[in-house]
Amino acid sequence: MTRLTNLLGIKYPIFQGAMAQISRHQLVAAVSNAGGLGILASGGLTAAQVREEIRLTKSLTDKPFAVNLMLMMTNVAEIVEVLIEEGVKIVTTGAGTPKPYMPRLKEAGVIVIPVVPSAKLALKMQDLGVDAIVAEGTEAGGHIGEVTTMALTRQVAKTVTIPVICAGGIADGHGIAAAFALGAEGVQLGTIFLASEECPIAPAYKEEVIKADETSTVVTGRSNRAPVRCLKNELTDRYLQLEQQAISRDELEQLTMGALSRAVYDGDVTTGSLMAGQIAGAVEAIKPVSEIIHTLVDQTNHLLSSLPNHLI
Ligand code: TUI
Repeated sequence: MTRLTNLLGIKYPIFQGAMAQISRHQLVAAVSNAGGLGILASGGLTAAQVREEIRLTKSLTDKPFAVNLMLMMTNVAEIVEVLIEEGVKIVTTGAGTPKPYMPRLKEAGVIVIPVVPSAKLALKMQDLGVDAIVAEGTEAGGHIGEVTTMALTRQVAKTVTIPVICAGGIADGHGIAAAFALGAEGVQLGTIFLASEECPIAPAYKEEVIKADETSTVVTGRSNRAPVRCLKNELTDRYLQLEQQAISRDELEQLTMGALSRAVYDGDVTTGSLMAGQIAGAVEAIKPVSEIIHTLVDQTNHLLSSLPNHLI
């Protein structure tokens, strides 16, 4: 038992990263039932849909789970009220500061864990009174920062005293052991769960993750300071071309409108937005969530006990 597993009441310090429109009740409950922390993504959902997802998750698991607040959404305040009404105990946040919602969440006894892309923001969040921090490196899929997981995790762990969870570029026990060596007390993985049986995305999206190698992702949106990592396809090629031409933000938004839904629901791997991390190249097969989690735990334990215990 570590202070993180103790705080959250989970067996393994393994979080399933919230993936917008993807991390729904089926995936979340499967991760929590296997001893990790399943995290519902509220990004792109109405408050009523979030309530429904929370209720469905509760019908499938009696284990702890979390809800992620995507802070760029306009309905965050409404979703916060739903979380509190439904008795959600753990919240992660992304893409902004949870500051405006801290008094309300803390008054309700909610554990708050922001995702940050820098040590500076990690310290700012600790000063706000959050309970732990996810340090997410630029290797991750979706909306990202600029610092690599290796450099970020170490510096966040040196900067804050609350538990650090390392994210970005992890899909096996080797990555988990590395995260712990850097000072993390937990890990958050997203891409590997895209290739799980319980992940409710179109089969064609899963196949693209399986087919990917370590060079298959690209970052779009750097020109308008909204970098997003996705698997390369016609959409990312076109987007990057337009970015070179200093096209307006509106025109770029036109191109990505509905692109995530096209990938997730329609399996449109050509013009859909296939968010995934650089570690997609190491994901080789679609497996049940329980097998993924138990393999991660066994591999990490084996590695940690067989690593050389001296440099020379
Ligand atoms: O949030 C994420 N990853 C995401 S959100 C998302 S939904 C989306 N869909 C379409 C286009 C764009 C997004 C997909 N992936 N990761 C966590 C994360 N948070 N990464 C970076 C940050 C972050 C950035 C700025 C956290 C805090 C922050 O600023 C805080 C402040 O004080 O302003």
